[in-house]
Amino acid sequence: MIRRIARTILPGPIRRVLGRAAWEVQYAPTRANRVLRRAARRVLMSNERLFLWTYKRTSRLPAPGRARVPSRFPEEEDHQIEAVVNELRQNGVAIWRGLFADPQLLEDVRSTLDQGFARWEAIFREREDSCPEVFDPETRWKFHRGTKQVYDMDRRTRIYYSLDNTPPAIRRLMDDPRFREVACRYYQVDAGPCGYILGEKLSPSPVGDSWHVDRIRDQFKAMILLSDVGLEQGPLKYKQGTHQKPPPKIDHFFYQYFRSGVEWCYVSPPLGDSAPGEVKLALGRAGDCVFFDTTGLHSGTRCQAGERLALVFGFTEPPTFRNQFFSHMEGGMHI
Ligand SMILES: O=C(O)CCC(=O)C(=O)O
Repeated sequence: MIRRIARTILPGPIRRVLGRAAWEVQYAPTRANRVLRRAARRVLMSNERLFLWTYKRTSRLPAPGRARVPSRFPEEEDHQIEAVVNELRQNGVAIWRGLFADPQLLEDVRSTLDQGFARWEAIFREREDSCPEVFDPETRWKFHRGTKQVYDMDRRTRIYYSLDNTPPAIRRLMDDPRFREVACRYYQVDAGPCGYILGEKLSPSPVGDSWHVDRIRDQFKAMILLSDVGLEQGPLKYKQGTHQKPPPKIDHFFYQYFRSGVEWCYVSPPLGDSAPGEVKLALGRAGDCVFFDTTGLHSGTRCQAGERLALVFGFTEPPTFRNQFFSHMEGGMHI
């Protein structure tokens, strides 16, 4: 439908410029093409329908039937990976139960996080309320709180571990080939290196988060639960089926964020609530791994009791067609 509208309203030359720009961006990103790209960016910024048509067309997830790749895994694991990938394609979120259920490994990771959280406490005890984040030159980790006012609302204790000084227990999880494989098969490209590692503790808080997508470009996260998560421990919630091609009305926010040059995207909460799709709550046991495509609507929920411990690995720059195309279109109206 949108394609037909775009065909009707867009003169042929503009369609050809956009098609050419898409091709150049993918296959010949030379300096000479900059002018062409800028022109394409302007056109996309000035026409919401065309932006949405292009955005949805740059989603290139293959249908499950076409997704088979040669396996390096034992048969049973291979089936498990395929099942997770198929569910991800369909819903944007999938849980691999017991992926890291080894009690000793879990204990090692938890005690690593606890040491980090103790350091977090010591650091922020001496900081101004307005200080959101501290880089520790000794570990090269970033200790994140948000301002004290924000922390008092969301009660998220966060450590971003550096990729070149990752504690060994966390490294063992990160180097497990299975969850990288999920990301690679999902996008049918080498998903690239893990972009960040977040250790996070949720404690009981007055509010939760609200519906958002992390960025309008492709990105993939794997959240490993390190504690049992029930309804009261603030599970992640995800609107199934909203990934890759945003539903009507929600897509308007994508356009606005593209225009403004901001990538992350919070949508109006009532619109998020009424968007089509079932809500999946990422409830589970320690050792379960929640995979999600961050172009789909998701949100943290309020931790009401106990705590939720998790490690999140972000594949921030998978070289998908969409990312290649839009990485040359950033900046919004300010450029
Ligand atoms: O921690 C959660 O449950 C939500 C996480 C989230 O919103 C995100 O990773 O973007």
